[in-house]
Amino acid sequence: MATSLKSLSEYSSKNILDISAKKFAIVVSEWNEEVTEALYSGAYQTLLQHGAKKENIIRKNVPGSFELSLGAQWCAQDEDIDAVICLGCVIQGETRHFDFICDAVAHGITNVSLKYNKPVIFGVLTPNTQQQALDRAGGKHGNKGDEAAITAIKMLGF
Ligand code: DLZ
Repeated sequence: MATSLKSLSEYSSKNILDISAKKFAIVVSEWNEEVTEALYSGAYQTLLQHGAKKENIIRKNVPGSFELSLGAQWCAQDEDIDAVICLGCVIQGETRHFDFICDAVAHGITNVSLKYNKPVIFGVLTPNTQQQALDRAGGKHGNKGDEAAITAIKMLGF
């Protein structure tokens, strides 16, 4: 049976990639800050729990999710960075920009990942409401920041 991303923390230690020397950048959108701070907390703690060193995790803020792609590019072009995790939240009910921002950031992050040949993870929530966002940022549906970090680790072990 396929292992879900959420269950990586249940892997025995022999199956977990040693990430103690891996360097991560986490790019965080300041828009919908309550949500993105919770996503950041989840991603950061998950990296630490899986063996990353605090000094190997850098954080960069950008104003909104639209800016995540450029923030990711600035991080990815640093040869020392092994993986970039992008965290944002675009709430559909609150913005007519929704489709533009979501399309732009999805394409932008993909392009950065392919250009720099390293994992650049799409940790952007696109819910209909603030409550749905909170449910996925440490609430009843878990924390997508955790899953973004786990995705980065799994891609490093590809
Ligand atoms: C402008 C805007 C709006 C209306 N809504 C959101 C949002 O829900 N989530 C988000 O991350 N950013 C939003 N932004 C800001 C844009 O991402 C971007 O920062 C601005 O358009 C400036 O380029």
